Amino acid sequence: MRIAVVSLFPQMIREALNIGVVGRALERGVFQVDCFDPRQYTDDPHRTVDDRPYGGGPGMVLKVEPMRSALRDAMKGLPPGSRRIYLGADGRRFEQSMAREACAWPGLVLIAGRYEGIDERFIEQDVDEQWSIGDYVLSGGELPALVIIDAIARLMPGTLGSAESALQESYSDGLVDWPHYTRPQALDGHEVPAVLTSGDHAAIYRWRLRQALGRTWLRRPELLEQRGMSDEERELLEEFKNERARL
Ligand code: 9D3
Repeated sequence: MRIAVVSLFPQMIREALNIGVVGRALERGVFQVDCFDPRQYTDDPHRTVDDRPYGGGPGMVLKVEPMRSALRDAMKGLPPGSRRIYLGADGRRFEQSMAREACAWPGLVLIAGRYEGIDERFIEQDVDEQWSIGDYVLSGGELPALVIIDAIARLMPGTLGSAESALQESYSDGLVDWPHYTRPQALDGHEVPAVLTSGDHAAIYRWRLRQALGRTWLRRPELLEQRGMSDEERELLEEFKNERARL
């Protein structure tokens, strides 16, 4: 898959992508990311990308022409059928299902805004969709672009090792995680749950699923509603509730 990013801060994108699991996947050619800086598509001496808002008020607005030129160049390097996503605070809230869908697209352009945003005519005429990563105010679309690239890259075959990939689609899908422990077995009187050192793999499986169900019920009840439960899972959740009532 090919991803293009239109951004006034391409170095922010490039440097962040060199790290960790995603950096390794890029090195090995699992996918590609190219950055397009609208400032490189200006022709005036000041390389102007923004201007004052019509109607007055504070802040600056990104001009259409440099954004449009950068986007056109970005699309040239992508296969037909690639989608153009503008990152804006009032867009559709990005979630895992959108990462899974985007993973199957031939290409993707992520367009990051800065300042108060971009001239509305660009959003109307030049992009397919607008996405946000959540209800908090950031300074621009670069961090959202990185969040989205990270989420999509993890789903591409070849990004994760086989052990991590196997974990992705498991019985705990749609639940929050169970608690994790590593050595030492005792830490100032706080011991690792005995079942985890018992060697009884069926008991460990049941304990983890019980914890994941219980924590989802406590912390993210709406996830349990959406997902539903099998009869075995209902039983495990009851065990979790009973155990908790006894504490
Ligand atoms: C304080 C400014 N806001 C007035 C109501 C509007 C506003 C303009 C520009 C809010 C944020 C931004 C910059 N944010 C993004 O470009 C952005 C974003 C975000 O802020 N939160 C979550 N997702 C995204 S995607 C792009």
